[in-house]
Amino acid sequence: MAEVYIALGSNLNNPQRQLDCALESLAQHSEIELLAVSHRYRTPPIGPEQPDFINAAAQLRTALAPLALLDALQRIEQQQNRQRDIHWGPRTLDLDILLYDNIVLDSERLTIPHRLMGERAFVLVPLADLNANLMLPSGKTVAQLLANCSREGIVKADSTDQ
Ligand code: A4P
Ligand code: MG
Repeated sequence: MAEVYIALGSNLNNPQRQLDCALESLAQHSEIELLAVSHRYRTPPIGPEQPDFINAAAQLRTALAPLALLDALQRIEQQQNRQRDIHWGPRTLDLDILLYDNIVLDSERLTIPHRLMGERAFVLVPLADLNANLMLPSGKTVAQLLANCSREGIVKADSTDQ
């Protein structure tokens, strides 16, 4: 069984509901155990002009190998992307594998740890809710990485706060 951390993000078609729906699918997946979910945050978009995101992180336990887990996550993205009405628009749901045990992997379909996680506050802030002392394969902890990031514009936005 592997311990895995994933990032969830959405900025289209009721992002809070997109996250509810994704977490429900993860919880119901027969080969995934959903162990913990972070707070949700409203975060300014990194990249092209687009709406703010709702971001969160989750801790999973699974016997799925990394690529099989990616398949499972992409199937959940697909289910929710089907409701997407804007072609080429911002995404309804992004599920990224951040960490998978302590493995380091760099293949065409999958890079673990996630390439940019060490410098993105919208990933590190929710991850720190789950475990700020979590150590990446690089030897740095989430808290250490977060100390070098700007949290500007990131505000807690749990669905019950709305
Ligand atoms: N892939 C490689 N490694 C991984 C991994 N560890 N987890 C590959 C998941 N997928 C991984 O991803 C493209 C391909 O990356 C996948 O087919 C998989 O084989 P995608 O989600 O289909 O496309 P994308 O969104 O263009 O790529 P990516 O890398 O997820 O985009 P980013 O860079 O994460 O950008 N601003 C805020 N505030 N919050 C956000 O959540 N997200 C993005 C998305 C931009 N700005 C944002 C946010
Ligand atoms: Mg992605």
